[in-house]
Amino acid sequence: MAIRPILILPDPQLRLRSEPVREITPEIRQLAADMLETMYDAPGVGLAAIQIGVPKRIITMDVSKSEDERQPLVLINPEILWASEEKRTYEEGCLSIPEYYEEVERPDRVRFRYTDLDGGTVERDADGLMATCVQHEIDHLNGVLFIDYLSKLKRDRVVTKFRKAAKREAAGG
Ligand code: K1U
Ligand code: ZN
Repeated sequence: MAIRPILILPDPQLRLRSEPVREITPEIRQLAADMLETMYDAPGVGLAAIQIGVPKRIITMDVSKSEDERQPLVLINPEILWASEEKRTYEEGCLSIPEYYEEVERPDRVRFRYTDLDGGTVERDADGLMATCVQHEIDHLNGVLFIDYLSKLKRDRVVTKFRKAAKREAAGG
């Protein structure tokens, strides 16, 4: 397993639409293991493969409360089947936009389907943090970031801040 570097805004790869996984190969299993290790190390409750530069439709999640009782999930080709009319607001963060948090409104409950690492099809209902997280991660697979739900003013401010930081970094500090 390996911890892989996480892409940071405004890396253009974060805007790519990821491709479906056709077959669960040893490389896909290795990628999933690396994603879980990278997510736990960050630490985060979710990670999409594109955040480590791999444009495949894979996400990892663990919304368990205790570090002692990890509940890792690997979701391949996930899709939302149903979303509630009721909305919920949650203060979201993103490992690709470090130390920036804003409230985002999304459907309160969702039903989603995915393929697991054994090739089985799984359908689940989620509410709370899991519902928020799976929507945030599926957005990543479509090149959508949580800042896209904010006002243009807020989004432009955060993009400008990270663009300047990237320029400073490229110039050597
Ligand atoms: O996709 C990502 O960038 C991961 C992101 C997922 C997420 C967080 C909050 C709401 C929706 C989606 C994160 O994990 S940010 C870090 C974070 O929220 C967290 C970190 C440690 C413990 C608990 C939460
Ligand atoms: Zn994110």
